[in-house]
Amino acid sequence: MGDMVELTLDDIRNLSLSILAKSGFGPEHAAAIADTLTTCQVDDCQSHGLFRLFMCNDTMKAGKIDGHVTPVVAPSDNAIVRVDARGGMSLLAFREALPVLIEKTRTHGIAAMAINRCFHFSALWPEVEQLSSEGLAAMAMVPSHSWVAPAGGTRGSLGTNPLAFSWPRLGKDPFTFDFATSAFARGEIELYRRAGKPLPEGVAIDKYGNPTTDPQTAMEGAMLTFGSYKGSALSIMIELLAGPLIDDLTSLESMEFAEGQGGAPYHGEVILAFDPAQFSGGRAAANNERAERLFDDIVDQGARLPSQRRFEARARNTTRGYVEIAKSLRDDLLVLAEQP
Ligand code: NDP
Ligand code: PYC
Repeated sequence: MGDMVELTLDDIRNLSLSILAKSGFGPEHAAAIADTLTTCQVDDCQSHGLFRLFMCNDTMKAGKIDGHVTPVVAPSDNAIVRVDARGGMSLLAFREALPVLIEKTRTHGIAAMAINRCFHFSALWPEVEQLSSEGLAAMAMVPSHSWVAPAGGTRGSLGTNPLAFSWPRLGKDPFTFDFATSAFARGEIELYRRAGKPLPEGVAIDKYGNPTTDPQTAMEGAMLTFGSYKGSALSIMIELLAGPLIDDLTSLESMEFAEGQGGAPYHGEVILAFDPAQFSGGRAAANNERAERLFDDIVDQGARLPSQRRFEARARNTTRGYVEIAKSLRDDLLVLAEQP
């Protein structure tokens, strides 16, 4: 690992706010973005923490995003919360619609949020964990840009399409996973390129369809899904549920919309929430114990639950009051903060 520097939690938030303001985001969007970046960085989520300020800045420079727009939550009397981000970043739309999603989930037992017309750069676990902290189970998914070849294909059709899930656990960190359906997230490949490191085998192909471990060649060619045809099918499902189902763009269409300008993809997002109190037929406590028995059986044999590394980072960084990031990243962010 290269040289590391320490940043306090206030440093992370203030640096984010000042870069976002310089980039052209209004205070409400900047606050929603800075909160998510701080949450991610506290958990040592490097690919979608402070590093993503470059993507936010690039998105503004590409000229299509509105950094000041107010999202609109549509009134509804069913279990679907539709929120129109109106060409802004997704995070403020999610923040505005979250209380409605929670209320509808408690009313109907199951509810969904569909965010439309948003630019999207962020990790999904902070969103599903805001629902599990309310005692609800939740899933979230988004398309991105068509960088990823389907299994057996040779060119990008699918996005990196993350899928996140969180299950509430009484008095414990939730069971959460959140991963791209590509073998590597795009952000991870960018970090390998920055570090000058080769990728593992099986992550990408060049533009002629040959395997490559060079991050730049991979970014010019196509990324691969995880788990061959299984990851590929999951990725297609995400395209459908967070695209045509909710009247929004696929990753192919998002790529076309960008016209090669760079920045965050533009599309929709779906978040599903489930209330165990209603699904369990009055036996939520007993069923919770059965879930805990399953977790114990997994951990007892030496396997780890997803997100444990992140929760350990959170506990460590919160206790000591600072995080460590690469010095080269901090230096590049300070240059961004000084932009005219
Ligand atoms: P990773 O491969 O880094 O990790 C995925 C998950 O698997 C985490 O919950 C992780 O837990 C868990 N995990 C890792 N190793 C193990 C293990 N040995 N045993 C059990 N669990 C394990 O994720 P990705 O790089 O694919 O994605 C990173 C982030 O990028 C995600 O948050 C995702 O939302 C985001 N992303 C966003 C996109 C967008 O368009 N907005 C597109 C693609 C990705 P832990 O963290 O504890 O290691
Ligand atoms: O890491 O694949 C990724 C990604 C795409 C959009 C935001 N993050």
